[in-house]
Amino acid sequence: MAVQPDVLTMKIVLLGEVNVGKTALFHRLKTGTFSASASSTLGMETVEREFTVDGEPVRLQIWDTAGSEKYRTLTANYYRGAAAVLYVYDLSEEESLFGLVAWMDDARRFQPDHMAILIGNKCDLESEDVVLTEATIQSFYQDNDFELSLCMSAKSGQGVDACFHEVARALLARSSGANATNGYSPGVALDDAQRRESQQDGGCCS
Ligand SMILES: Nc1nc2c(ncn2[C@@H]2O[C@H](COP(=O)(O)OP(=O)(O)OP(=O)(O)O)[C@@H](O)[C@H]2O)c(=O)[nH]1
Ligand SMILES: [Mg+2]
Repeated sequence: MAVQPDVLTMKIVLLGEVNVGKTALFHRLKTGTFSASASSTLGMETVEREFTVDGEPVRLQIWDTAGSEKYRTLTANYYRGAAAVLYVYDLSEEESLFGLVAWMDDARRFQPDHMAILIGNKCDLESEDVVLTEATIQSFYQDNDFELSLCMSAKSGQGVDACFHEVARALLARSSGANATNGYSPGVALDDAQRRESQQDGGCCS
């Protein structure tokens, strides 16, 4: 199918520790289904999905990456040109949230102006298996300069499309803001009011 040149296309990178569900999320976006296969990702794969925000199409080019350090040989390529990074953690693994600090250091070094989005996966789990509290997530979100915090389940599909729609909306808002000022300003951040609003909209699924 011919590529429409006028559709705004944004690169989105999925990052996070091993087993948080990046590939399951990627697979959900690509096929609309969940595959329980647990093999670790070895390289990179991309999928494109188009979303419509207030009548305007936005194409997200989503990159899956490996959580395991030993497969991360092309580090800079992961981040180059990324408009947003989705920092994925597992709601049932506390360390998967705190482990994101190292990923942020990496991504901010190679692509300093990306939009940082915090994604809690596996919200389908029973509440006794969910170890991360809203308070812990909220404080991590505030301490690390994220622009959105959302939760979803790659397994059930809950929150997945809504999340990417929200990401497309935030990127489009940033891009329109940049165009309205000096034509290009990838570092424009959501202001505090927008931040609070986005976060309230995107609270963890429960
Ligand atoms: N309950 C539940 N399990 C999930 C979900 N998403 C992924 N899993 C399971 O979590 C495990 C890891 O999923 P992957 O998608 O392979 O994790 P990953 O982040 O890609 O891991 P690496 O490629 O090694 O970095 C698998 O056993 C999945 O079936 C989810 O939303 N809910
Ligand atoms: Mg994977």
